[in-house]
Amino acid sequence: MTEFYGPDFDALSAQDPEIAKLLLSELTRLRNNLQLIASENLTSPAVLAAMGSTLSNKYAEGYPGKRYYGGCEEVDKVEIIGIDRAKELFGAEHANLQPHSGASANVAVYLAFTKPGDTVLAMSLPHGGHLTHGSKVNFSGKWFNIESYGVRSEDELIDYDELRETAKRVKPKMICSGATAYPRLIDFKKIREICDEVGAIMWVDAAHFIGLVAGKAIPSPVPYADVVSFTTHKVLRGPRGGMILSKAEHAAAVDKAVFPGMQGGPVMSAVAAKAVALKECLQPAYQAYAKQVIENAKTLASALEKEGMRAVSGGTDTHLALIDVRSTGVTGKVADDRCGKSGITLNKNAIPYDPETPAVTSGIRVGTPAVTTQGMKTSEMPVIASLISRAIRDGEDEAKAAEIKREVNALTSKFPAYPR
Ligand code: DSN
Repeated sequence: MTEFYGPDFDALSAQDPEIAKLLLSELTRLRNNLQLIASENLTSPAVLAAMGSTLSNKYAEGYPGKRYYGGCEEVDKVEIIGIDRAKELFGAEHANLQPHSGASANVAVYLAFTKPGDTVLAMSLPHGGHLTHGSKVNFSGKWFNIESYGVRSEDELIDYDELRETAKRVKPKMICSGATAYPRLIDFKKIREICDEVGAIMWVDAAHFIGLVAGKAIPSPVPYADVVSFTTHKVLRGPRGGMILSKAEHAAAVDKAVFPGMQGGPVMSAVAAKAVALKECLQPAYQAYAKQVIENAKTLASALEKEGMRAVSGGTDTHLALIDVRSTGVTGKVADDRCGKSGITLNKNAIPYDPETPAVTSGIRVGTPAVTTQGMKTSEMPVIASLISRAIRDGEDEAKAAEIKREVNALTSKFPAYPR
């Protein structure tokens, strides 16, 4: 019976060699390249096993004890364990593990707390926000009146005075904090005060940094926020998916918004995998990991500055750094392409007040969750910074890109992803 839960790769290879071959190629890509995308990580074999389990078969619309289908006895237990672990880990009054993704979780937040046409104040996308925080091409920008705040040009930090003034002027129903490319800590106490001043719901989209909160490496938004949404697959190192925490008074609204408001059946294998990841986060080793992620990111940002590239806001307090590559004479897009050819996976990213378009950009975003999972420490970060710098400056030359790739492989082979 238990063999069902191991990776039955032989059976997959026999049945579908085309896909099996691609799964192996992807594993090779993960093992050979440097994974520096700030929103990615290498989740554990235990989490992968739960993801690939027979719980994927089960329809379980509703919540434990209140389902619309029979046969939910076992998945009920799984979901209750996951909810309890989330509440314990984050000190939260309520947890919902069912959102399929971070964007789904955010749809549920809008549904629980606002009506179409309401005003929502959120960080602007060019300054590090997210599509679901009001982009014109997203449901949020189409259905809500989105007002934005950003960072100051002088120091590239959130301008809380501007945020307060804008909040007083536009009187938002909800204020969203959280970003995809803001390297600094957010002052949640201050944002709570602003929300109270204007009577707004405080929503924190903690997708990027919740794993650092779980590891007690940075302050938590949970004591301050009405609602906290996030993905489970970034620093948190869980399965691809979403989650919502809230105050008890909002529990019913949040649960109704997720189901039946926005989703049908939850993916119970993903709920089980979230529970497994939450148990991992409760271990002391995870706290050490989260602190190391930040140390590595700080060291990487400063090493990239020594290589002649400016770190936006002068550095980082978190798992990511935003790097202005204009000193190298290339755009973010070119830097991203050249790094890719050299075996370094990262992404181009707009920097605040970027003169380039979002498809080109002047920056790159680098993150340390995956390389830290592989066991790299601060001593490896200057090596990575030098490889990035050489890739950006010399990577147009194929021979040089190939040499950098060989050096990347030499480094990653010492810290293999999913060691055999
Ligand atoms: N796509 C994610 C990121 O890379 O930051 C945000 O959802």
